[in-house]
Amino acid sequence: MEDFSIRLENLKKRYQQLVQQKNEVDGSGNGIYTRYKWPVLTAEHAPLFWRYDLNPSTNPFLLERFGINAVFNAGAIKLNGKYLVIARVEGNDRKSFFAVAESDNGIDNFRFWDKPILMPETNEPDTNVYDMRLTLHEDGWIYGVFCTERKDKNHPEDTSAAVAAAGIARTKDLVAWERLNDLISHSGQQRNVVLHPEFVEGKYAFYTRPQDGFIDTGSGGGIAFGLSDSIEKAEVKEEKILDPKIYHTITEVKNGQGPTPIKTEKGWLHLAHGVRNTAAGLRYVLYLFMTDLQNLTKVIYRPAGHLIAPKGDERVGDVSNVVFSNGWIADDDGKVFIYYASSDTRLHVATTTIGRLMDYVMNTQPDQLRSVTSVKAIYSIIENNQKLDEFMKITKL
Ligand code: M1P
Repeated sequence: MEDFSIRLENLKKRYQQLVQQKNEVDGSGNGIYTRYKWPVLTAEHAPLFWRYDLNPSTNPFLLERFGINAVFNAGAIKLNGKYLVIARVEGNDRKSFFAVAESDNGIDNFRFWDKPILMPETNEPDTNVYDMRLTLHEDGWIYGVFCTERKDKNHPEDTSAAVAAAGIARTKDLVAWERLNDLISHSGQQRNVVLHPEFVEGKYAFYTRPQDGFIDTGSGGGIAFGLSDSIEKAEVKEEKILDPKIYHTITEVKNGQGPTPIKTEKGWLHLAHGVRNTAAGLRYVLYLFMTDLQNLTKVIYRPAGHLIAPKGDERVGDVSNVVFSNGWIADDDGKVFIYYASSDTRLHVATTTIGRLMDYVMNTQPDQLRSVTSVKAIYSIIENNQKLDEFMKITKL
């Protein structure tokens, strides 16, 4: 019994230290955004009372009864002055589920609400749910659009064969959820589906990612856009690719819309992930682009390369060399909190402003698709700098 109480005290002490830890700026910024030293959520942030039976008579050794493997890809929203994320929490049993964590400042001291979300199901039960995008829609609801994964019944012999679709649920408070029908599309499977926050031509608008298979996008792929008459029975009959995958770029293998886009005076800011192949496996990075305010399928700015790539410890995890984002928050004062996960293991924050992101998206060279054009882009920066007094000083460093 003494073991039990000593172990419990130690567990509580370690947990308290973790959730009370202040975050610190990582000083190596590029001016576009600020990274932080500590992840904002990890598996260890899952409350002790989710993981342990705290009754000494039924758990005399104080063994962990439900292990949490990872906490990552989180949707995000600000409600009642609190920064809220809905994380993908993955148990040791590999099943993911959603849980809300809140912070007063968006960069540290995130704490999970007492219970994870028990998401209602459709007539076809979900095997696994993950990667929720939150959209505060102009119809007044907060929508969560997420991936629902089920066994592919056409291939009973293949234990890895699965089908991905977009699940849709809505809420006013992130506590009570109403599950709606899954999105129907006619282009194969779907992951990385996001609801646009405004009506378009009086309809609900979705960013989609048509894909031939569960992992491979195949001949499909690219971030697409489609309209649905209804949200209760959402159906996108036509999907128009607005941001395609392109050879020898960060989106060569596939890409996907990140969080709900943010409206600015010049256009809609989009954060997305791009995937390329390497000898070491797939590499996921985050990139930014902007679409036209009137024509939502027209990309008006698309800087070359990545905005955020895995760095340092972020490179290693259950699925290494991955950064992924499905949540960001724009404050009224222009501050932006980008919640990104690293290597399917933990959740981080990067902070920036709408002004910085707009400057980056509008003034960074687009990808000209060849080495020589990249060198010419550097030449144009050098030639402008040569006109400045600073050039002479900096060349002598
Ligand atoms: O493992 C990396 C990511 O893979 C998937 O993203 P995509 O469909 O673009 O390949 C998702 O399962 C995502 O959760 C995961 O982080």
